[in-house]
Amino acid sequence: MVHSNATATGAYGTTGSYLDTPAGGGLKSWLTTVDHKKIGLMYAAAMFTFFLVGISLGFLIRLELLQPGTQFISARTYNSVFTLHGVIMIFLFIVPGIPAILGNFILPLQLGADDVAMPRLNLASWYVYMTGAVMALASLVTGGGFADTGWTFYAPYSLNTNTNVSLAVLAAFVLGFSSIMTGMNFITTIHRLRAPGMGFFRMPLFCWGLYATSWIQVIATPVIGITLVLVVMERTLGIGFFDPARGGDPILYQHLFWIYSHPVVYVMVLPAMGIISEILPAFSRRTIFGYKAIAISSMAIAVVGYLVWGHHMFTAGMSDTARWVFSLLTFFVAVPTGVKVFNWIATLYRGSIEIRVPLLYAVGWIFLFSIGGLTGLAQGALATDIHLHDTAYIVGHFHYTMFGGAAIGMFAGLHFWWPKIWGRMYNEKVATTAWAMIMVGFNLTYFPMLILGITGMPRRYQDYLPQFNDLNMLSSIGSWILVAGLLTMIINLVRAIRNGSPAPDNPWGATTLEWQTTSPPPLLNFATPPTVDTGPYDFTEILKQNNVEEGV
Ligand code: HEM
Ligand SMILES: [Cu+2]
Repeated sequence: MVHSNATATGAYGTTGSYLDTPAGGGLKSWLTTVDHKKIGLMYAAAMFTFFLVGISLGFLIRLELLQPGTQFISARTYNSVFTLHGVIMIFLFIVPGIPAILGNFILPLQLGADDVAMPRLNLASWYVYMTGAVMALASLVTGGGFADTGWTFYAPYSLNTNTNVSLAVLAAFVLGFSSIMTGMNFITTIHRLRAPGMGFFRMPLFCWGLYATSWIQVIATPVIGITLVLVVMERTLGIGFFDPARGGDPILYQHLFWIYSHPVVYVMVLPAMGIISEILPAFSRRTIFGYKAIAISSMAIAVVGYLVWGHHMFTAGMSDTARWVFSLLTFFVAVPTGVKVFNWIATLYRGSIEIRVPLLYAVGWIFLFSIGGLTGLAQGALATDIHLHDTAYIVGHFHYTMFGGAAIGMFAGLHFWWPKIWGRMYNEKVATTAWAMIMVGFNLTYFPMLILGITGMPRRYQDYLPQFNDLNMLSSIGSWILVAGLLTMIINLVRAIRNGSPAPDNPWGATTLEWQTTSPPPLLNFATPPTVDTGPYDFTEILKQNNVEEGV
C-alpha cells in the first residue's frame, strides 16, 4: 500500500477527474486547492500571462532596433524596457517555470504518489509567488518607475539610480522564497513518496532533473536573497557594502550575484533536460541509452555549476589566477552536458521513431541548446570573452540557452503531457506549424545577434551605427515570425482544453507511471496505488501489445 497523506478532503473520493468541480466550486475551488495538479495549472495561468507581457516587451525592443536612430522608445525608457523584459522572463517565467508548472503536475504522478509531500506549503508557494509578482509590477508605477539597471542590478549604479530598484529587488527576494518552498517540497516528495519498488535508479529522468534542480533552488537562492537585501539596505540606510564611495566593493556584488545566477541557469535547464529524456524514449520505442549516466550527470552539472560563476566577470577586474581557473572550470561543465547529448542521440539511433509534435520540440531543443552551449564555450575562453563581453553576441547566446534550452523544453513537455492534463488532444497540424514558425523565427531573431556581437555591436543600446542595420532588420523580422509562432502555439493549446478531441490514457505508448492512470487523472491520481518492478523505460509490454493489436 502506498502512503495516504492528508491532501484528500475526503469529500471528493478518488474517482472522476480532478477537474470535476466540487460543491461550492468555481474560482474558490482553485484558489483554495491543495491538489498538486490544480496548483500546477494555477502557476501555468499566472506564468503564461507574464510570459505574454515579456514577449510583448521583447517584440517592442526588436521594433525599436529595426532601424538605427530613435523609433518610438527614448534611450532612457529603453533601459527600463529591457530590464523589465529580463526581470519578467527570468524571475517570473523561466526560472520557476518548469518546476512550478510541469514539476507540480507530473512529479507526484511519475512517482506513483497521490500528491506532493507538503500540499499546503505548495499552495503557500503559489501565493508567495503571486505576492512577488505583484510587487515587481507595482514597482513599475511607484518610486521613479521601473528599474533601469538591467536584470542584474549591478552596483554601484543600482545604488544610485532614481528608479525604483528597491521594490524590484524586494520582489525578487520574495519570489526566491517561493522557489525555496517548491524545492524543499520536491526533495521531500522524492525521498518519501516514491511508489513501492521504485528505487532512486528506477525513477524517471524528469524526476532526476527536478531533484537536481531542487537542491540548487534550496542552496543557491538564499545567496541572491541576502545580496538583494544588502542592496536595499545600502539604498535606504546608506550602509557601504558595494559602493566604493562609501567604502564598499562593487566587485563583491558581482561575485554574490553570480554565485546564485550561474547555478540558476541549471534550475532552468536541468528539468528541461529531464523532459527531453522522457520524450526521446517514448517516441523511439526504445529504453533510454545510458540511464544512469544521464541521471548522475544531472547531479554532476548541479555540482560543477557552483564552481564557474567567475566566467561572468572576466572583464570586471579579477586576478589572473582567478580568471584562468574559472575559465578552465567552465569547460568542465561541457563534459556532463556532452554525456547527455550523446546518450540522447544514441537513444534515437536504431529506434523506431515516430515523429509527433513533442518529438519535434525535443529535437528542436537539442539543436538550439547545442548552439547555446557551444557559443557559451567561446565566452568561457578567456581571450575571446574579452572581445565578446557586453556585445549582442551575449544576448544571442543566452537566448539560445534560456529560451532555447529551457522554454522550448517546457513547450516540449506541455505538448507531451497536455493530453494527460486535460484528457484532450490539441490540433497536431496547427501545433506542427507553430513549431516550424518558432524554429525559423527563433534562429532568424537570435543568430544575427551572434554575428552583430562579433562585429562589434554592444548590447543594451537603443541605437546603433548604420553598418549594423541589415542584420538588425533581419533579426526584427525574425521576431515577428517567432512571436506569431508563439501565439499560435499558445492559442492552439488553450483551444484544446475545451474543443480538443478526447485523448486516451496513454496516447504515445509511453511507459512511466503517469500514463497508467486516466486522462485527466482522478483527484488522488491513481484508483489503485501503483507498484514498480522494472526501470522506467521498459517497452517490452507496450511493444507486445502493439504486435497483438496489429495481428503480427
Ligand atoms: C523565454 C524567453 C525569453 C527569455 C528568458 C529572455 C530573457 C532576456 C534577458 C534576461 C535579457 C537581458 C536583459 C538585460 O540585459 O537586462 C533579454 C534581452 C533581450 N530580449 Fe529576451 N528573453 C526571452 C524572449 C524574448 C523574445 C520573444 C524576444 C523578441 C521577440 C526577445 C528579445 C530580446 C532582445 C532584443 C533583448 C536585448 C535588449 C538589449 O540588450 O538591448 N526576448 N532577454
Ligand atoms: Cu554562468
